[in-house]
Amino acid sequence: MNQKLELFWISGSPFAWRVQLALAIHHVDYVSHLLDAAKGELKQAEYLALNPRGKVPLLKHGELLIRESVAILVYLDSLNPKWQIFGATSQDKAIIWQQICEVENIIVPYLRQFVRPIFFGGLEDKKLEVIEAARQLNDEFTLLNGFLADRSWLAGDQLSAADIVTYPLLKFVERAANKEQAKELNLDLLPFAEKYPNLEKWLQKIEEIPGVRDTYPPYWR
Ligand SMILES: N[C@@H](CCC(=O)N[C@@H](CS)C(=O)NCC(=O)O)C(=O)O
Repeated sequence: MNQKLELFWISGSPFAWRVQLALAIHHVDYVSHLLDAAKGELKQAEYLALNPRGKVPLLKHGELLIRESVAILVYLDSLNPKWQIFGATSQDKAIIWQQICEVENIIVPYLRQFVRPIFFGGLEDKKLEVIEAARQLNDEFTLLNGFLADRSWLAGDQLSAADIVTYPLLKFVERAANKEQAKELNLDLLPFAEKYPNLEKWLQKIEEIPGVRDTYPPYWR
């Protein structure tokens, strides 16, 4: 990696957090471009020239620009053959991608439905959708909790991209569920540690990896 990696991100993006986690876990330096969505920085011409979707994360490596957090992880993994976060064997690759696809196709849409009204307002009008999303997330987390009954990491015995992709989402849901306005809805998601004890242990295991805590969104600290 002769050229510096540059990461464009905003505080509080679980998708950008995935990339920061992978880089921190593997002690890779990068140039950090922290943008401010509230100031419209994602939609300014200068940034749109790099990412026409006006979203983060965006990785710049020399002339190469990559958006989509999972694509960025694939790129970083292939640059660093020692990582192998997408698995070494055919079986490992399949299980890791199975987990990632389920997270992207099932958990992410419910997460958006759940956290947006809690963090950005409009909860009063969206209570039913939020309650339904929480019910679906509870089913998903119960399933993940079950997977972790007989394996250390989500896709097997090694930490993989499946864990990196999933971790920030769980942290976001837990944080949103703990907000006062969410608690009033009596959602079936808390207390996290009691409802999903294996998931809680897994969260803690990730947090014990050196560097991980430094990746917490700045406004959480
Ligand atoms: N599927 C994308 C999702 C990226 C995404 O939704 N990013 C949000 C932040 S969490 C964003 O940039 N939103 C700004 C906007 O839509 O204006 C990925 O995995 O990178």
